[in-house]
Amino acid sequence: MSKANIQWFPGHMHKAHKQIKEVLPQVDIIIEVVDARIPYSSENPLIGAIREKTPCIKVLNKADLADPAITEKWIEYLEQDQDIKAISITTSKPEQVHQITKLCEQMLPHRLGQDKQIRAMIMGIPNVGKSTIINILADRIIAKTGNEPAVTKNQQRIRLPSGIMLSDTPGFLWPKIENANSGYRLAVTGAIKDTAIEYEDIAYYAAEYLIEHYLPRLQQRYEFEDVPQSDHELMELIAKRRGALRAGGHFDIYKVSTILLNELRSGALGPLSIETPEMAAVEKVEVAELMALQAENKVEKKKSRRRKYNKRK
Ligand SMILES: Nc1nc2c(ncn2[C@@H]2O[C@H](COP(=O)(O)OP(=O)(O)O)[C@@H](O)[C@H]2O)c(=O)[nH]1
Ligand SMILES: [Mg+2]
Repeated sequence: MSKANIQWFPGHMHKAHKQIKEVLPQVDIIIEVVDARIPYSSENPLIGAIREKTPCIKVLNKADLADPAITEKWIEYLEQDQDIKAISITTSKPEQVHQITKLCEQMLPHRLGQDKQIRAMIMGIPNVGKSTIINILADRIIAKTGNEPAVTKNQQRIRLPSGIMLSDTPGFLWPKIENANSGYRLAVTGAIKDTAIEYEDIAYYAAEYLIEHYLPRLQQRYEFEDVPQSDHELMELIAKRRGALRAGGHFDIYKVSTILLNELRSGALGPLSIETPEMAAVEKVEVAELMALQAENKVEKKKSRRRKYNKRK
């Protein structure tokens, strides 16, 4: 999505758009926490178009679960934007988290010095690790981690030991993504739970991706002799290995889905990434086209309404 040609947002994006516009003048830098396994699908779909020159640090968190080689590619890709710095971290290594502070200072030298202050805003989808990061940066427990309700209204502002004023906006609306693939990938990582996508469909999406990108890992984990040719074959092979076969050659799809998704999410299949910069580049164009088409349809509808109205007069 190019920054210039976004003039139209689907209805559900309007409120989020307005909110972002409102808070932007109050911040010097955005710390956007994304999931290192899906940096595109877990990003805020509006912020890139709205932030203009506001610097942004993309924090690829949970890097311990992601494929290091792909994470490196992501960092390079994201940093093609002049105002973006990207780092991959895992919160189990606090020194990596503290790199965020260093980056803020490097990116905003004019905000350093007496009676000056860096105002940073942290944002990210639920469960991506914001609270864990805040607690490390603050050097004390201020934010609840783990299962917190998705919508808490009040904005928190914390003065970090480094002097940075960090605001956290838990009530920040996160616009829905227009990209179906992103929905699947968010579901695969467990980022969205109450999803419209069937559980088994999520597992099949994962199976297809793993066969294409991580076949040796699958082989190592499930020790099959025959290479699965399809997502369904993979599921069947896992069923065989894990005793989920039923009489008549059928298998318990729900059970196998649970096995595959749990093992993927827990890192049992090794660190892996579920999207690449190449995939994102293609999908961004598709999404932009889709949105342009929707915008056109909207204009058409308006015109036809006006025609009807004029006829009646
Ligand atoms: N594997 C892994 N898990 C993490 C990491 N950072 C946070 N988590 C876990 O992710 C979950 C959500 O973290 P939390 O900080 O509450 O996310 P928030 O909803 O964005 O505030 C918790 O169970 C954390 O322990 C990380 O770097 N790696
Ligand atoms: Mg939190």
